[in-house]
Amino acid sequence: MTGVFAGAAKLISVLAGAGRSFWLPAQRSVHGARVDDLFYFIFWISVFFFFVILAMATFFILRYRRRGEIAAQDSAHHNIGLELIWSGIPLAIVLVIFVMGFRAYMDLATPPENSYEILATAQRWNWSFTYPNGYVDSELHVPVERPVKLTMSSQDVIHSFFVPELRVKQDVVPGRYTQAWFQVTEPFEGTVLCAEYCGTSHSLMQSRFVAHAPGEFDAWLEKAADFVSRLPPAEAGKLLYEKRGCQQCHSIDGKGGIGPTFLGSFGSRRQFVDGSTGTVDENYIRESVLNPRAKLVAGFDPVMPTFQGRLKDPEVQAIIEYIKSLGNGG
Ligand code: HEC
Ligand SMILES: [Cu+2]
Repeated sequence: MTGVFAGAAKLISVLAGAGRSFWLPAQRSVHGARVDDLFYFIFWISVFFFFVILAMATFFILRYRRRGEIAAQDSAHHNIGLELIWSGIPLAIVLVIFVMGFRAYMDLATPPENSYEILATAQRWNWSFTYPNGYVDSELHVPVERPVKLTMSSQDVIHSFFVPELRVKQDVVPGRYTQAWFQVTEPFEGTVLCAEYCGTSHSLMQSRFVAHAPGEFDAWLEKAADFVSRLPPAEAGKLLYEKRGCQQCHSIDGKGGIGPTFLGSFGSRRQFVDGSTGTVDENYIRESVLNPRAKLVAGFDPVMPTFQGRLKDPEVQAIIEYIKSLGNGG
């Protein structure tokens, strides 16, 4: 029974041009077809009943419009046959929708055993993805034709991971892990979006999504992961500044932010909340990154997360060189 309906939905969705269509973006994952079939099933049923109801309303308006004085007439109290039909048909339709939806949901909710695992962290207002070798990037790169499982958490508020082409949308919640999985069918570049539209800048949380051709993903990961040893320190530091979330709070153009600007900060004097003062030098930057609470700059809130264990020594070194390259305020 549901097979027939799914088949009909499939036929309709093909006619409507599933994959990329007027309604939906291109389909690039193995469960895309299931999600789209359900969408088109509900969509075409709605279109069908829209016209049925419109036609019947028009018919009744014309047929039973008031024409002169008519005496009130007896009308039927009820009609068992009719009542069974108008209860039975909707019941059958919603049961089909339930079965299709439940099967698609179970599929989306159970990542295969052999999935490639990536950790995703959302925070206001960016994404970061941690790959199995420890490399962290703000872009999501995945291999094609292999199930990928995301284990996601949030540093602050509720976010929602969404890649339209994958037909995957999953809330990312503070204080707990949520999962999403997908298997990309062909290489493409898309965008990771945050579909949580209840704060000021969720809609700006966009990251590049890249699905690599077979064999190319491992090469990409290896190359991306050792940029610190490949690039001059100041350039590597700039990448770390962008990829590791520093840019959310620290500007490089002198503008104020949640934290002090890095422009011309090296060598300048600092007043700390405990009344002491100090100079921004290598040791101070290192301490600020690994133990931000040690010296709190006056006028700022103690909101900087520690990068202890999250940034390796050469990476901290690269950041120091980058901050130095932004001018000396001393
Ligand atoms: C959530 C916002 C936030 C993020 C993300 C953040 N910081 Fe900070 N940072 C602050 C704040 C606020 C201060 C000032 C208060 C303090 O001293 O902790 C600060 C202070 C600093 C200082 C001392 C600056 C000075 O001029 O005195 C350095 C250096 C620094 N951060 C480096 C970094 C680096 C490197 C990163 C990324 C790896 C980073 N921060 C990420 C908020 C942040
Ligand atoms: Cu968000």
